[in-house]
Amino acid sequence: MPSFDVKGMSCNHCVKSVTAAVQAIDPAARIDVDLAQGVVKVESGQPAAAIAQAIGEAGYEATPRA
Ligand SMILES: [Cu+2]
Repeated sequence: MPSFDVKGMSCNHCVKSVTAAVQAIDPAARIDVDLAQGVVKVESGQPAAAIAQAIGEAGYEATPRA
């Protein structure tokens, strides 16, 4: 599933914020956050660019991983 490098996550609050941001554009999305690695995996019908933008709007810089 697509994954993103996400900068700025430091605690569980950040995990919840990122999760909520993705679920705001796709309530059915499955999200797995690796806080230590700064990697977020998202299983969603939404395109990666839309997911990265949603996370970005929540205040965390997200870059799709190749
Ligand atoms: Cu935090």
